[in-house]
Amino acid sequence: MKKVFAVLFTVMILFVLSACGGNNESTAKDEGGNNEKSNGESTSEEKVIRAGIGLNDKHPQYKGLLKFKEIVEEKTDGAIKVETYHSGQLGDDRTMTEALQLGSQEVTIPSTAPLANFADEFSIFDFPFLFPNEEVADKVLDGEVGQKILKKLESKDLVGLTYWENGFRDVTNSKRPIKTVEDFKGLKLRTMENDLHLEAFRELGANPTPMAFTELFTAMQQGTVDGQENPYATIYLEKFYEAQDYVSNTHHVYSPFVFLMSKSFYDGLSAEQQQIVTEAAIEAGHYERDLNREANQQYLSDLEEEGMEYSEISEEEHAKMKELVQPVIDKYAEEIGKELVDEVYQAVEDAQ
Ligand code: KDG
Repeated sequence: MKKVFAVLFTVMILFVLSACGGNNESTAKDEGGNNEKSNGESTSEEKVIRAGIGLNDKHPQYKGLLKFKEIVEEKTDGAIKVETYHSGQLGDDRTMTEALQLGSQEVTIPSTAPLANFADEFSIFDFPFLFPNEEVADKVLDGEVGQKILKKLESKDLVGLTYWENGFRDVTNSKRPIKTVEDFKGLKLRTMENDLHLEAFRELGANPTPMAFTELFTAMQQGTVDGQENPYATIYLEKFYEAQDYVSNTHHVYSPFVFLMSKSFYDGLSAEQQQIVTEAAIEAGHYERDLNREANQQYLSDLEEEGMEYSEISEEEHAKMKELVQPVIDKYAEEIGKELVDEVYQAVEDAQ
């Protein structure tokens, strides 16, 4: 008798679960990408994109996400809704990227450095001093080799739709002005969770520690770390000046963002919807890059207005930095594959 009840209970649970279904569980689709009901009648069930980022709602990255939402909802006539979450509300870069792989979130836009933990080719874009300026970065990232590296994500249950801009990274700290390489000595610097960044700052004499962006502000406030490195926009808009006294134009890495979509969600879209979300990500990305560049120098002035002391790193000191980190670049070039790395450097040369 007990066995009968157990079987009936299991059948009931399975029925309830199948009736609920998931937010975006891919079911049978007609050619229009609409779900097919069991009787074959197609439905244009609304799809929801949960898009999360780590930066706050003041940053151009969030304004770019709102632009993406506007375009997608307009062009799909509301068939796809975009929910936007900022300030790490859905987790840090690693957590959100894993959520895309599991299908419990649809979009996130991390820096390439944390993404390199999922596909190591992305570390190439964190090679110090790879890009001389934003224009060259755009040409390489939007060109053949940049697009080829995005394709590496498909085997990781991720789709890289395009690149956005985080920007040139600069060091801040609460201990002393950084004017020369010697000034890095012993500084407890937070880096993104990326071994190349860690090793590069060790070569410069610092004492680096990897940390998710969501933990950084508290760590600076509590003195767990002395400093960090991010573009001026982030330093200003995240109010790092409340916990940091010194900023230098190290400009040691140009950081791209990667607009990531869950592959299971992307594959569940119709061909037309896939084109819409891809074109929207690209258009919103150009908008985000423009916003980020328009105010970048202004952000540095704003930081000085807020009391931060700015130090200029001379060409000679930049040359010393480049020499010190070269062994790290050589090591990662070997690990990633010299052919692909050489292709990126050739693209940088061709773009100048
Ligand atoms: O939204 C992106 C952020 O989570 C992060 O990638 C920003 O550059 C960043 C950092 O220092 O973690």
